[in-house]
Amino acid sequence: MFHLNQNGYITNWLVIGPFSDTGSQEGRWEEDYLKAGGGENKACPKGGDKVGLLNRWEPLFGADDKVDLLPFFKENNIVCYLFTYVVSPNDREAVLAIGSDDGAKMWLNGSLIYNTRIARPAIPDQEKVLVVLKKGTNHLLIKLEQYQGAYAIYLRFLGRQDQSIFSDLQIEIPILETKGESPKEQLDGF
Ligand SMILES: [Ca+2]
Repeated sequence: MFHLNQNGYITNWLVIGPFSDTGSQEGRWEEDYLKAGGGENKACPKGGDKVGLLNRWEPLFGADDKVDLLPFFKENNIVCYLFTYVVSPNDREAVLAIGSDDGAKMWLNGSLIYNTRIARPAIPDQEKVLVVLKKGTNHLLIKLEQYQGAYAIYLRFLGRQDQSIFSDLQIEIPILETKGESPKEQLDGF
């Protein structure tokens, strides 16, 4: 289990990508690249899980408020996915505060809660969405698009009224256990 950072940001994620256009009519924004693993609205990955032949969920443990994807994905015109398990001690309303470069789709517990395709720099709390966190484990999936340049996201939950930071939420990043391979060896190169 991990805590949110001192400013309330989620800095621990599972990441998979990059995915680029496959020639489908919908393009990368509409394409469900996770369908081999059950689909975007049913994602519940562990670190090391494979989706298709080439892609694998990898942990990303960031140190800053901003989660910078550029060290991992240099390509232009792609999407990647970020996933985290948010553990709440009770049912509560919360404001999901988003800063994203570039646009993003987000699913909370399988429901699409945010869908904004846009080219922009990421600024903390640049958009806010009212959501409901349930008691126990909540699934948060983000599909983050990259046109070019910087590639990053800020994500935190705030109180509905006073913009307070929740200190009692926790983050869980399960890692697939494999025989004969240590997690470190598995995750080398990321
Ligand atoms: Ca960008």
